[in-house]
Amino acid sequence: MIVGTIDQYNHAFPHAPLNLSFSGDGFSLRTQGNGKVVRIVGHNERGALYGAFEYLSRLAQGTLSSNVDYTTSPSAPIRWTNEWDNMDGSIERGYAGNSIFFENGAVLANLSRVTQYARLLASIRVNAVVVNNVNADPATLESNNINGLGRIADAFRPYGIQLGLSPYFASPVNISGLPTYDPLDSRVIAFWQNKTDEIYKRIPDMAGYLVKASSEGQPGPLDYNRTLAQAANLFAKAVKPYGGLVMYRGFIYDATYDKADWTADRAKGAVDYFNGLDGKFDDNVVVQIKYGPVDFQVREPASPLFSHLPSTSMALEVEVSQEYLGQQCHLAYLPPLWKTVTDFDLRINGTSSRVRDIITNKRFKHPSRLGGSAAVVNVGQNSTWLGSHLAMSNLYAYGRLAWNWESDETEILQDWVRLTFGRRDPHLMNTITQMSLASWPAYENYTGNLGTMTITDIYTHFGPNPQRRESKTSGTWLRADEKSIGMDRTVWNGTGPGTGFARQYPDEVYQMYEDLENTPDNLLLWFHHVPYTRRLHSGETVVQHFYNAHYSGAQTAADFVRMWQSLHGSADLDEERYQEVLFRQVFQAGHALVWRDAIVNWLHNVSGIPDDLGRVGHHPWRIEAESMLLDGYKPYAVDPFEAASNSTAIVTSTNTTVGRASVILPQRFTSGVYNLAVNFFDMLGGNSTYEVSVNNCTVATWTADWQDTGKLGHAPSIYIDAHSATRITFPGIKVRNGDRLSIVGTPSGIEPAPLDYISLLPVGVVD
Ligand code: GCV
Repeated sequence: MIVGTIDQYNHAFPHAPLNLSFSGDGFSLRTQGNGKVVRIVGHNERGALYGAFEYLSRLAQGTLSSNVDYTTSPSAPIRWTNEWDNMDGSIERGYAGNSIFFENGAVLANLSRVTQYARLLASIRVNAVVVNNVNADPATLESNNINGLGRIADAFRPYGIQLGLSPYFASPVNISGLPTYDPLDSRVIAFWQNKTDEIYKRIPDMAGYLVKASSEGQPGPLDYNRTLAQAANLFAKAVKPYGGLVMYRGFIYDATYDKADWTADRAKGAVDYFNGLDGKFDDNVVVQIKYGPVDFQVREPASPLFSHLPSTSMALEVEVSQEYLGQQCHLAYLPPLWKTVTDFDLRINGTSSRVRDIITNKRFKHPSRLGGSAAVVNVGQNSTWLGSHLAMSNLYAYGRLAWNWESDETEILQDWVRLTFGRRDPHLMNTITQMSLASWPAYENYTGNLGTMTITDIYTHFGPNPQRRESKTSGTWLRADEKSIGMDRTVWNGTGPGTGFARQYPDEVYQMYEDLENTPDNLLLWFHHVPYTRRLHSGETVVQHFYNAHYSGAQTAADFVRMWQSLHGSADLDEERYQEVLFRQVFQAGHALVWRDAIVNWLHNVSGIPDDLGRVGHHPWRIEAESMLLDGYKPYAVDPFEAASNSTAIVTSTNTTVGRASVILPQRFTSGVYNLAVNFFDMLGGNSTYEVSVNNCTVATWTADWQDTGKLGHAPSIYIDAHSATRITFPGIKVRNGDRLSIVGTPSGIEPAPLDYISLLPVGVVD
């Protein structure tokens, strides 16, 4: 076995030098003699390492039985991850425990997880990690932290990973006490040069800076009427002598919009702010652009900014952390979503201009040859890295796609399954493949149809809350009134002007989106404000599509449980992972119902249009808690109303009173075996306990501690709302007609043992 760089190889074998056509971090892998002779040659050291990982991967997957001989090179040099870790150890939009980098304002003493992470990332060919939050803390770059950052870089280095940093734009004021952070002020320029010199002294291979400025309340150049390019170039000049890069984020929009103004539109922000700046960035600046114009939503059109910077290097930003996509408590395999953008053809100047060709510099051929992608990952101390075993397919796939955005998402997934679980059980392979490929469409079905984006709360980003999306200043309105829904983003819709966002696309794309008839159904409400009764290309009306999609999506989430259960005992699945995934799938199935009911009830309420199939509001197997005989419990009107079945929950009358709710089972519950489901609210700040009994015989008990103990890492809620709404199920409960069913709730902390309803479901019924 030979492993080395091409230079090392040719030095060692001067009589038979290799002439391989590869570039960047590329490598060549050749095996001969049925795998007995192995030659791994990298274009550089990183390439040699990647080749070694590729060899191990193929060995593990059993795909080296015959001889192989191939060379591969990355489609782009930038294959970074971004971690939004704070110095106190918390992680913004992280759902897997605390930071592996920081704690209590400093770098962790023990960086063994960092070494493991570097190894993991190298195996998927990621080459740099920005370790601190883009909402940066000035303390990160203070002198007393530089050595700590250097230790992280030391842990990364053997794996070919470079460290990147997010600077706080106003640091000249915060760190040095200067009266200004104006990017053109000579004292500010000197500050950043000195700071950068100090960092490079300890970390000579620092990858560069990732800059969020004048965005979401962050200080930035606009505070001094300077341009984004002037800000980017400030940092670019400082890192240039060291070969560093500046990733300048395109995520910029006004903080407040006026809902009364139908031309106001957050989606237009990036293109407006970058207007006139193409060609004004230094050649080591790369503009890093989120896939959609808003913010990592369940579906968005490709960001039009990709078509506005032909003379500037660009990179795509995706999010592995499932911020708006179920926060790793819902399964969502994301490459099919990312590909709706990377495969999208922007038709710039009427020629093929796929986003993947723009970010890999094939389309514009920028002389700096920069470009690529960054993924916000936000791994934590949880032993699974992301809090969920299955969520890791997204990180694996990101690495594979960043190398080559044309790779097939199903093949990537199946490689991941073989590497993660094994290759003995074809049923396991088929099941995880089916679940993963069905997961994003299902999530879209129950959270954000027809281009509305995820109809979630605008802060927590987890459970449904259409009202918050409609709030005055959110800028991401649904604009749902009693007759119609959708953002009119056209220039002129026939009766009046829209926001004009569609005009930010090159002509052919603009014409498609401007025209109601030509807009694809899945982005209809992104671009147009239409009556609920409008017929889609699919033949359904808008409102009926919502109803159908929500029922279908929730059914798929329920099917995932059954599919996962069919893997119990598989030769490729240990009990621990089986149980941990099962727990999350059961949670997802329950929360998908919370989503389904919330959105269909809300829509029914605003539109007044009934579901053709009579499902909305019809729950024959449910018993509302507030309709039971209450002792120590009282009804509670939930806000938003759609977060609870029938808008009402029950809570204990004080935070120390034990509550009891009971009911004699009505006639419709004939004697038999049912699945018992209880919908309750698991709030942060208390671990209430519950006990269900049938005729005084206990059939189920549990503690609502999933938030407080971090069993589910999603953004917590201290309220009775759609984030805390949770379902627990107990299969095989025997009841006889006329039995008394009781539930006793013991409050804890701020949590008054809240209950929404119970369902006794005949086997196979999802509701
Ligand atoms: C780091 C969204 C997220 C913020 C994030 C921001 C960004 O708004 O909700 O948490 O801030 O995007 O990407 O900068």
